[in-house]
Amino acid sequence: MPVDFSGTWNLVSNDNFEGYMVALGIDFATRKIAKMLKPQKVIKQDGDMLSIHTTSTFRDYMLQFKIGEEFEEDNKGLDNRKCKSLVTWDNDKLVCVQIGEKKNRGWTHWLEGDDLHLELRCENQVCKQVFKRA
Ligand code: YOG
Repeated sequence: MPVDFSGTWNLVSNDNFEGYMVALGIDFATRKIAKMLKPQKVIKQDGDMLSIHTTSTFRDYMLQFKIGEEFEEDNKGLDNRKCKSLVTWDNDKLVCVQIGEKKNRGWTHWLEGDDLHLELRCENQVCKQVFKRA
């Protein structure tokens, strides 16, 4: 049985989000706002289908995909760069590779105890986020 990420999750820590945003080319004023946010994730996992809705008081981002199937991602409201994304399992971790203008872009989700972990990667920057169930 694969891991089930379904649930509502609140951000509790956010290491090097600044570095990740700089690597994505997010401007200073937007970074100032973004780093104050405490986003929530609502994840729905139904077999191979996943939706991850990241919400905040500033912007929302909705991602829906099938595991193992490449899709176009527009990153609207984030850096707005299009990429080709593919999410696959690596044991109990969900790994996304985002092919586009930015090298080494992607993310990994996993569960550790009752916590949801997320590593966000872009170029040489790694942001580490931890979420707890709402
Ligand atoms: O999640 O890719 O769960 O999509 C990363 C923000 C901040 C906007 C958020 C809004 C990157 C201004 C999505 C934050 C910085 C800064 C809440 C992370 C870009 C712009 C939406 C992500 C995956 C994995 C699913």
